[in-house]
Amino acid sequence: MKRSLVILLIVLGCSLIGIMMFIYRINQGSQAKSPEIKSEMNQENFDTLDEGVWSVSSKNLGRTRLKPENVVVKDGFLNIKIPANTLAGGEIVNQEPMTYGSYECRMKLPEAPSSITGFFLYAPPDYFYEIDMEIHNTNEGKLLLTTYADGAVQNEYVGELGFDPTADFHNYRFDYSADRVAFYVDSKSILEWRDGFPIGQPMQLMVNTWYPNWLAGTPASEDQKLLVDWIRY
Ligand SMILES: [Ca+2]
Repeated sequence: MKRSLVILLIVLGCSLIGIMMFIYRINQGSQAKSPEIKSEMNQENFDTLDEGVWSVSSKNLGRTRLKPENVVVKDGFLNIKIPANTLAGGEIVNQEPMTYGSYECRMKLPEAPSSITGFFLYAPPDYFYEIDMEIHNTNEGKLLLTTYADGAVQNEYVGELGFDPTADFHNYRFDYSADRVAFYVDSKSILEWRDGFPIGQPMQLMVNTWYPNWLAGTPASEDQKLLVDWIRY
């Protein structure tokens, strides 16, 4: 009788330990799934174009053929060229999927009216996962901010930078968390949105310069280039 009681206690004890380990594992798994803002920032200075980090796009976008030959790194700057009398452009895509964090890009825009430069997070399909800063490639300083989720534009802002983005370098930044998306130019707050953006969806950080269908599609008569000094993410 005593012996069977001891065996029963051992079996019960082992079962209890097993259940506790199972609960612990489930708990660890759910913690790993919830994205958090990264505490460490990366900075890409474009001393080289590290193709383990950035891929160069070769595809059509709007009126543009994005061509790898238009994307080079030179003297510490990423150059994305818009060749004269063409509607060609270029794009780089960070290969690591990202969620919440702060994203900033120091750049000087090409002067090619009816083209734009984008600095954004994106995941397919279109209109589901995107947080977007776009600037017209003109001296007017037109800024477009957009977020997409659930298959549609959720937030949209059209505003003025108050300077000529083709004349000099400026810093373009957005901060993204589960609670808000906030946009900054040269550390000055532009606006923030509290909803209407992707939640917890890994996206890819991209920079491009291109001719969208919603502008006239008039090519520049001289070679133009987007210069990116650095990207922090
Ligand atoms: Ca640089």
